[in-house]
Amino acid sequence: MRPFLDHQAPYDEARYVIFPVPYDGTQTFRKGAARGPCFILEASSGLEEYEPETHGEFHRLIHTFPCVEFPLSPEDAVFEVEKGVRRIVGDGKIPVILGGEHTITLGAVKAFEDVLVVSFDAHMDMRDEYGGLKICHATVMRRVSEVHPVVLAGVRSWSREEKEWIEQKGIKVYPDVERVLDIKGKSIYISIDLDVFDPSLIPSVGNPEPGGAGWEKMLRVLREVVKKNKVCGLDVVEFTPCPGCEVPAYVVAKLVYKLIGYMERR
Ligand SMILES: [Mn+2]
Repeated sequence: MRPFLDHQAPYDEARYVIFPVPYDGTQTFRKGAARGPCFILEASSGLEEYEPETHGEFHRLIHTFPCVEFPLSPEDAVFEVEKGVRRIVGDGKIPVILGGEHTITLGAVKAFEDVLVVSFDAHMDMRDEYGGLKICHATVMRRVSEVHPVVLAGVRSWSREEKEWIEQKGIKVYPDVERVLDIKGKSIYISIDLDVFDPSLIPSVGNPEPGGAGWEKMLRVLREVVKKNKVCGLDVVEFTPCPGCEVPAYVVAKLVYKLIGYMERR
């Protein structure tokens, strides 16, 4: 039972492509997101192939790219992600990106023409610059918002600069993840920074922030959002394994498998 690894479909037959991006070149607080994708893939060995909620065995629809190293510079890493996602989308498949730090979302969304980016994140990531970098985990949604419209949900930590900027630009930022249930009939790209969850469920993130959503609530929101919109691609980022703490990787693997089930059942 290793739904993302052993039973994967050949690339030509797959509908979903798991694209591991082990990149953490700009992370500042808890480094280690580069090890995230491999831990999630390994933890998927604990999943049942049959997904009871959506009544399906989706492993036959999944192809997983190998976990290769990415360039250290954020510009280069973002470019590599864009290239990979363009290939997947060009072949008519849905990319499911496993991070790696949030910065990689910029590369993924650049591969799409016309999408609304729905980002679940405890942080705004809307700084114009951070530590001298224009492209990094703390500025990523600002850069994304220069390419596509964005909605942020689950946000509970921000700087004064970010707050003023989103108000000036009229960007929708919701502390409660349920507010995205109003979005209907759109082509969307979903980005899930795992720190949107309460850290009691997933402590293994780059910048943990207490007070987030629990498992049932997030699933309810994601199920509805996927049902009401057309998901063109998604990422699950910022998974930063903690030593001796193995449950969160399984939680994330299960989240990814459920999301594929929701997309398939739409
Ligand atoms: Mn975050």
